[in-house]
Amino acid sequence: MRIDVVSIFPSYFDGLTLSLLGKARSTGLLDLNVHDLRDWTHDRHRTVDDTPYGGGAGMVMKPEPWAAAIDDLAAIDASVRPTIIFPSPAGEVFTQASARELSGSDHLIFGCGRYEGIDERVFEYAATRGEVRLISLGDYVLNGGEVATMAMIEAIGRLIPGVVGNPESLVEESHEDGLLEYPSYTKPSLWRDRPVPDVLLSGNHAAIAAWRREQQFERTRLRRPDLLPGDES
Ligand code: 6GU
Repeated sequence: MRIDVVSIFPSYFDGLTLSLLGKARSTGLLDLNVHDLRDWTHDRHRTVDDTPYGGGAGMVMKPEPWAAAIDDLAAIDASVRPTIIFPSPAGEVFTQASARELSGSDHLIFGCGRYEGIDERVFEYAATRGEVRLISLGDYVLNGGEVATMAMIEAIGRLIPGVVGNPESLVEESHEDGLLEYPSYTKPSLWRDRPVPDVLLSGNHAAIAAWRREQQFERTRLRRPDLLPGDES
């Protein structure tokens, strides 16, 4: 998979050279390219923002550098129509299902907005170059799309076959089956007066599986009732 990220703070993404995603990049499973939006400006001050029409607080990102960036990045591989993601608190909410769907793409482009956002016409223009998605991490506000993009790249990247060494570790995680994951324990079996649940030491695999399933339902009911069928919230 090829991923291009456009940001005015490219160094945010230095962390993506670490750990599993860093390895995936060096082995070629993930071709991640981070770009500075200002490289698509032409004025001396490398201007990317301006005041909003209609008035209001803050600045809006100008359309021209974004259009030039999208044109160049979408043309890199003319054989695929890229998915162009703009992180936005006004977008659809990102879930494990979104991550799964996007992990099947050949080319993702992330456009990280800052300030009060990007000129609305950029989203329409981008739709002439790829499939546009506005995606939010959740119901809170970040200062820009960079942290959201990193979260999405990590969630998507680890689902690319071969990125996570043991594929079984992917199936038992929270959200893959619509439930929270069961609790985990390691040695010592008694630690600061706290024992590991007996069933996990029993060697009875059917009992262990049943207990873990029960724990999944119990935690989901307590912490995330909205995930269970019949919850209207
Ligand atoms: Cl994707 N962007 C910003 N700026 N804030 C957010 C968000 C995205 N998701 C949640 N809050």
